[in-house]
Amino acid sequence: MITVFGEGRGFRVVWLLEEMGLPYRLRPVDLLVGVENDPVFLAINPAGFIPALQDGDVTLVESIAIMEYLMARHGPTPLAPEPRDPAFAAYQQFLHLGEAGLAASMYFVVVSRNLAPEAERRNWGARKALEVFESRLGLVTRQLASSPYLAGEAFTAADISVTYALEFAQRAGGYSLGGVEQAYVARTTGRDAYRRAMDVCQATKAWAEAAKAAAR
Ligand SMILES: N[C@@H](CCC(=O)N[C@@H](CS)C(=O)NCC(=O)O)C(=O)O
Repeated sequence: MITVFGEGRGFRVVWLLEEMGLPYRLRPVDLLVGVENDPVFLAINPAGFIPALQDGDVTLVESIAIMEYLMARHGPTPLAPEPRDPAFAAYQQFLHLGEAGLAASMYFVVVSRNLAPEAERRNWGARKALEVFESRLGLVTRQLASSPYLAGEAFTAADISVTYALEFAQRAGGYSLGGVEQAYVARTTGRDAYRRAMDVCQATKAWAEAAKAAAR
């Protein structure tokens, strides 16, 4: 049985599993309560961050690596174009840009604003992280000018990666997306598998609803 530990970026993994129709269970991890109180999870990921995956005797972390693992081990799936497919290069680029360029940058903007001591909130690192987020977002916008999805005409795991990052920026960072990105997010989140993932990820669902209410 596949077990996903933790929501947060674990939402990407749950969404992918729903798209692939694979059986799994979600094991919640509450970072706010503190992972030091969760020895079972710490045995899975001693570094204490989420998500982590357990699949039989395989354990791994990093949401994009987990997605690549699942598609390779339990595929093939059209969510991962083959290397000889013309869509492959764009797929690879945006699959990784969704985390390395977008979500990771926005994460440091969000934690600086919300968790840093008052005097350290407006720091150079957080401003630089926002600049990095915006420059990478520019590549997403350019790509969406010529195709409905990031790898071309078909939805792929790159769209799961980037959609998560864009929703994170909106919900946690209060970031206003442009019209092109908003239409894109409406397209990707309109999928049945996204809705099913939301129903499984109750903490994400509550967070999304709270962010929507706060934005009104
Ligand atoms: N690059 C990692 C980022 C993981 C990450 O930063 N997760 C956050 C929550 S979504 C977390 O656990 N933060 C607490 C920490 O890093 O100690 C991934 O994509 O899985």
